[in-house]
Amino acid sequence: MVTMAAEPIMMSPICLVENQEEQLNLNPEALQILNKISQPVVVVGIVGLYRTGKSYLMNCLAGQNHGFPLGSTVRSTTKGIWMWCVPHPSKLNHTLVLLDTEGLSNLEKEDPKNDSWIFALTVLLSSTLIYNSMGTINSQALEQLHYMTELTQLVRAKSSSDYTGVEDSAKFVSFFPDFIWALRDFTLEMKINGYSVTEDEYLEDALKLLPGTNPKIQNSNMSRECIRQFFPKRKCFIFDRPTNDKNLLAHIENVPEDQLDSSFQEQSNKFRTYVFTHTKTKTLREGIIVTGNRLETLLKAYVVAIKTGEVPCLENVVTALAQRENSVAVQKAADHYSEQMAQRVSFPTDTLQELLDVHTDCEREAIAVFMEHSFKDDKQEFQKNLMDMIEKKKKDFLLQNEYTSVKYSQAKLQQLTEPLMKSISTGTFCVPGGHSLYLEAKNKVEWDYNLVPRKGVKANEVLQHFLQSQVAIEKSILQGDKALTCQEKALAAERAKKEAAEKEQELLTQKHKEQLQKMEAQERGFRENIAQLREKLEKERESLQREQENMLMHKLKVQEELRNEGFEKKSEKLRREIQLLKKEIVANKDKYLLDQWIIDMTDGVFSKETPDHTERAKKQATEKEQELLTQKHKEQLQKMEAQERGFRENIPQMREKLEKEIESLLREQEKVLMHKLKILEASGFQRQKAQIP
Ligand SMILES: Nc1nc2c(ncn2[C@@H]2O[C@H](COP(=O)(O)OP(=O)(O)OP(=O)(O)O)[C@@H](O)[C@H]2O)c(=O)[nH]1
Ligand SMILES: [Mg+2]
Repeated sequence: MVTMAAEPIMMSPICLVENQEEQLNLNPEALQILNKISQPVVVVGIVGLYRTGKSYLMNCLAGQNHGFPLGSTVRSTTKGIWMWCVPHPSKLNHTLVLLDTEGLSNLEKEDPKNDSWIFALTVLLSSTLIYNSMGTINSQALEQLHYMTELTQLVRAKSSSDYTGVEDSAKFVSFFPDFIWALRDFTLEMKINGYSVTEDEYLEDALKLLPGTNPKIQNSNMSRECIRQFFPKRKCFIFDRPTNDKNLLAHIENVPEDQLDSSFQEQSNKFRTYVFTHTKTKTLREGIIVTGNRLETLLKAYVVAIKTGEVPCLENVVTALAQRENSVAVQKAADHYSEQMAQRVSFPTDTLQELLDVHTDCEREAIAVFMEHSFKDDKQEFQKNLMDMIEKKKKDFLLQNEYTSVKYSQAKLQQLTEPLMKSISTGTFCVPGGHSLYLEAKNKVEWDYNLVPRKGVKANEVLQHFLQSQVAIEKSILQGDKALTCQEKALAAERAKKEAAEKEQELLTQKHKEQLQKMEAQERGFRENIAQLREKLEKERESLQREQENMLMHKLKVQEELRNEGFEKKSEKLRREIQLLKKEIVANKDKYLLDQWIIDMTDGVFSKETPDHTERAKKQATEKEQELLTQKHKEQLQKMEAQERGFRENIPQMREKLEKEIESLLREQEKVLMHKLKILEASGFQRQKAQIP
């Protein structure tokens, strides 16, 4: 389902995060714009030293000369974070969000803390982060990136309840952007030890750790390490000076592109093409796609945390986002159900089954709507809410169906019985042979009534009600009929009684059948829920597994590189992270199996219960003791309902218990593992140690 909501069009950028008087403030106007964007966003953010042509480069990406304001003096022009949302030039139905930031390390600034926050926010919001610097990659440019090393102190990946003291960079990576280093006014030849290299090879070479204990080297090494760990996907672009004419350079925003140096034109074209084709849609962990609207929520949550002096926690922000969106998803799905039911059903339906069939279709669609719009409903709380809401709505529709059926049937019956009633009140049947005249008239009413189409589920009940009201009348007509002998009267009375009992029975059978149909519909709904849940879980698991495996590969690669570069100790440190990750992969597999197992069990109970139940119910339906059956049936229904309730309530408890068990099992395994490692370490098997899974 593609909703083509009109996305807001921005003619020029707007300040998103204001950095004024040591305060970070969100611009409500900019938030409004984000709020209205329902398309997925591709976010490109730029950071770097002040006055290095960042805003100019961002304008290039927007395909415009004017946009983010440039400055020709040394004072920093861009304050805080500026935003420009434009239709993505190549990705259909995606919005490209450009984030321009004020230059880092502005000497005029007294509060460098905000620099770190601007940096951190840009990292968290972007799907590609451009780090912009002048000249070559030198130690100054690397030291400038100390903001990178502060990130892990500024934000936390896991919620404080699972915080173990060791923050695993893997947790951050799933929230972090791809990395591009843009080198401006690059004048050197691309050569290492006399060999020509590509820009990317140049970057990778510059990111190799340098030996030495000099604090300056140590500092730049820290930046190098952070970039390598946090940004598995890295790219480098070099740019010549756009023009050598100083006057033109000072007012470059007024220079048409074709008057710039041809090499700069070529380089910026290559850069633009790469950014547009390779920048991914912003996602959070497990492939949660970020829309403009979600980006607003995320940004607000981060800034609220920053302002209250808390450490923003990525996981909590996702949970808050899920909470908000899942309640919207429940409402959306429930609304879909109501709308579709009202649209597709014309009351009263001929049979109950007709209504239930439409219900089943609408319910299936509603669950799909919910699945599409919800995420991280780990304990299926929201899904359960939805089911309760649909159940309630269904009951209302059933009542409405009965009510319209009663009204319609009564109106029709009243029309048809009018002549009969008149004859009764004027004494037409108080003559010899009156009884058979009466029967004829009454049968005609019944006959004509049965011919009226689409009276609905209550047609029989209404008729039955009428027939019962006729019992006393018929009796008195029969008794007063002088044309009949006593014996004939007794026989007629007997027959009337029998007929009435048969009709009663028929009605009960119908009711019983309907009850069965209702139960079957409920079970269908339950199964539909399970089927769609299973599918969604499977998808979630796949994307989580893919993410974790990528992470593992990345870490193993970094570890290998560090070892090759001779940094054994650092490589060893990574080993613990790798082990944690491996354990997590196993735990996730277990959790998935547990989920599947719970689903299978719940499913199994129904599969086992139903055929048996139906069989028994059918057999009993043919028995004469209708009353007893109804009683039994009612009890069984109650039992099943209780069982289902119990199951639904049991799922979260069961999960909790099993999760605890798995946790302690893992702890146990970890202890054993640690112990083994110690033994190995003691015996000095360094190489083997690294291979223990
Ligand atoms: N040498 C050189 N100058 C440039 C380049 N791009 C832009 N400029 C000039 O540098 C000045 C600053 O450019 P901006 O794009 O405003 O730089 P900025 O990094 O956004 O600056 P702040 O927002 O203040 O941090 C402008 O006068 C530009 O004309 C470039 O690639 N090389
Ligand atoms: Mg700027």
